[in-house]
Amino acid sequence: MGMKTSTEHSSSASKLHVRETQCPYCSVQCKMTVEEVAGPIAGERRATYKVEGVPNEASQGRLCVKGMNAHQHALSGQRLLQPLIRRDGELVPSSWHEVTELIARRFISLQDQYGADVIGVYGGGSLTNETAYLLGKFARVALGTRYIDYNGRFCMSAAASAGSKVFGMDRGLTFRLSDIPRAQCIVLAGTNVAECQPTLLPYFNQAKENGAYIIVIDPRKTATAAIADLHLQVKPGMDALLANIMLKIIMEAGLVNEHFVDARTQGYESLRNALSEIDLEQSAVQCGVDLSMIRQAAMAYGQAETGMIMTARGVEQQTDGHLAVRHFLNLILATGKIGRPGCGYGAITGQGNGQGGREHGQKADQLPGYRSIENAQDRAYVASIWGVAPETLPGKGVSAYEMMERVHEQEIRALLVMGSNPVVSNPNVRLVEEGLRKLDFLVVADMFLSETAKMADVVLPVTAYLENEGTLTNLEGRVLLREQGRPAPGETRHDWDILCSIAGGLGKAPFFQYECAEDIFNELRLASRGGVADYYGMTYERLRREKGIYWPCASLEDGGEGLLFSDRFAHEDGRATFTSELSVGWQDTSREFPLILTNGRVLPHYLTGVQTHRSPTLEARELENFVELHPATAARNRIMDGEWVEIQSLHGSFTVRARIKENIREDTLFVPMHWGGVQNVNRATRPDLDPYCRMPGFKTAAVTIRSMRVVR
Ligand SMILES: Nc1nc2c(c(=O)[nH]1)N[C@H]1C(S)=C(S)[C@@H](COP(=O)(O)OP(=O)(O)OC[C@H]3O[C@@H](n4cnc5c(=O)[nH]c(N)nc54)[C@H](O)[C@@H]3O)O[C@H]1N2
Ligand SMILES: Nc1nc2c(c(=O)[nH]1)N[C@H]1C(S)=C(S)[C@@H](COP(=O)(O)OP(=O)(O)OC[C@H]3O[C@@H](n4cnc5c(=O)[nH]c(N)nc54)[C@H](O)[C@@H]3O)O[C@H]1N2
Ligand code: SF4
Ligand SMILES: [Mo]
Repeated sequence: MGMKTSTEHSSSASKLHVRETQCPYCSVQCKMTVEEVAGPIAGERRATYKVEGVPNEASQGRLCVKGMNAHQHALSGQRLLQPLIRRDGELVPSSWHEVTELIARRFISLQDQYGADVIGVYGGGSLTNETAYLLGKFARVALGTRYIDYNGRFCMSAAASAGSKVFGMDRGLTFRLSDIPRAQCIVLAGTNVAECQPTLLPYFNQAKENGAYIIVIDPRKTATAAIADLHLQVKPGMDALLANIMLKIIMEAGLVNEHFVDARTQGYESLRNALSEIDLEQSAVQCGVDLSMIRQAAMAYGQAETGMIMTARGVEQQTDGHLAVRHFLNLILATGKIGRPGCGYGAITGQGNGQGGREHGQKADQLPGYRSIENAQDRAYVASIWGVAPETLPGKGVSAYEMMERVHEQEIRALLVMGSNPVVSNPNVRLVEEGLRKLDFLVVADMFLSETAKMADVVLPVTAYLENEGTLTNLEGRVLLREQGRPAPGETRHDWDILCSIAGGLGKAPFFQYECAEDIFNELRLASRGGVADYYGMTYERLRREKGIYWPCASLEDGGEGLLFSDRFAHEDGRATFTSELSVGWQDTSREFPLILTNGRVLPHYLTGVQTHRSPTLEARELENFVELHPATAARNRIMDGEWVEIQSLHGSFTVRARIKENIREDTLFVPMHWGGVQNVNRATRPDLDPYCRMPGFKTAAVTIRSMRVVR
């Protein structure tokens, strides 16, 4: 083989060949191979790689542009390869020995001075199940703090809490992806599958070929709306009311499935009474959609033999997100469209391990297996697995953004961030940034120097998806094993290994004895046993052989359940629950702030962009942030296409380039969330949270827009 050319990451002597890995980005978790096909040629630093999809049940061998190029960030020269420590204001290289010792010393002295809860732990939905589980155990056993939460609060909390309340169980999809082509009517509300889970699109196209009627509810004509038979261009924040109008029309048309309602649900009567208050004409005006179109949607869904409703962050990231989802679930229950092929509800999960990340204890009030930290039996069970006394486990903490408020109030004085970039992704980031500056001690574990890592006292370099073995649970609730594809580069370490070292420094080594990720998984199996999200029956060996297993999976013989709720729901009495508490939606624009700012995603970038901005191919597709606005709105505000504009709310402002497009409502602006700094949309989002699940109202803020040309 030719001359040995040395590069940062590869040499011709040891070409990278990853036989199977999983995309580090979205919840589909497409499987793929990554192979170095040509070493770096003279004068060039980089090798050439070939990435191919590997067929599995969910992706069927497809990949989107993000998966195709994910190796670019993992192999990037910008990876952190050494621990960093702040000296005289600068982050400088250090050793694992020094940083681990420093973290333990600082944590212990702060806890001695202020008590156990002075330390907060902030996790993420990209972490493997093993790390997510261990992070929960680390907070409760090594630190004894009640303050732990994670970025899934911003992602899954509305749908998860609604599913738990209504069905007694939260699993993203109640059906198998392969059931989608069997649905005769599909409602996609606030979900842009075409850009956010692109490899799922063929399932919907197949349904369409089979004659399905597809309804998209979105303030914008998205790439997903392009496949719709009917597009309801709803006013942001009004989905709850829209769902209620649909249900009232279905009731009046006699399309309620009385048999299903009697046999399988409770609470229908009071819902019917509550809906009698709704005036259809007036409500449709509030939603900004023609009543005739809503009627068309209601009749199509109501009359179809089979049908599915799916929601994502458009419906859920609202201060009434929990109720908005429950109103869509009311529609499903009233028409009996769940528990049989071609039917059901889907919360389209976001992050790679958005599903598993919420099941094993990163959430403020949860213990592994979806157990509750406030339930005495659950506490006793998990304490017995961990070998500690139940009374030593702390109580429940607060949600992610509320943790930032505690940081700001200096009730939390040290923070460990693992797998998130909160200074970009929280709402109202001005408060978050101020808070993080006040911290006595900030530790960030990341692959890159993210905006949050730049503020840290200690930065811990971690392994990337190609290097870190573990399980992730995809949007269907299917657990997949991601094997290690290459050795850890430089001095990087696995997240779980870092937690074990810090726990050792805190004198808790006996509770954190693991040789490998599989050891942690085997403990997780026991800790989740008998819980709602039961993983007991899964082993690495089974996951390898069967290529993925659905939870719940209670025994080694259990094949896992793809289609949920065929004959009973997960509540003790087996019935699902309607809600009759109606939400009136969000209507807070004013003369000063007349426009509605909503936000979301574009195809090539991922979340705060820490990874995708470091992939040249992805970055080249969108180099900077922008605002999508309607030509009429642009004309009214004297804004020209391509110029820089400032968008301002009560909470702050940011600047982006204007992109004038017909596809959006006149009263709405859309800005992607993938940029930090002055282009960060979260400088203008508001701090208000949903009272049920503490989801921020990301998707609606009252704003004003102005051209940067105008001289003040
Ligand atoms: N390319 C890409 N894919 C991703 C991600 C990414 O960052 N980039 N992130 C992953 C993650 S973590 C998540 S959570 C998912 C998110 O997946 P989605 O929820 O599908 O993504 P968003 O773009 O946030 O929002 C979806 C749609 O909601 C619409 N919307 C805004 N306000 C409202 C409203 O009030 N009502 C309704 N009905 N719709 C509204 C927006 O116009 C947008 O088209 O995507 C995952 N996949
Ligand atoms: N305005 C607005 N804001 C939003 C949203 C929105 O729609 N609009 N969406 C919200 C949603 S749904 C989400 S999910 C959040 C996400 O927002 P964040 O939680 O900030 O997510 P990321 O940008 O993915 O940040 C993850 C960080 O962890 C690092 N990382 C990746 N994998 C690993 C790993 O295995 N271990 C460790 N230690 N680090 C890792 C990455 O390099 C990156 O720096 O943003 C929320 N914020
Ligand atoms: S981003 Fe999602 S759809 Fe695209 S390759 Fe990765 S897992 Fe698959
Ligand atoms: Mo998310």
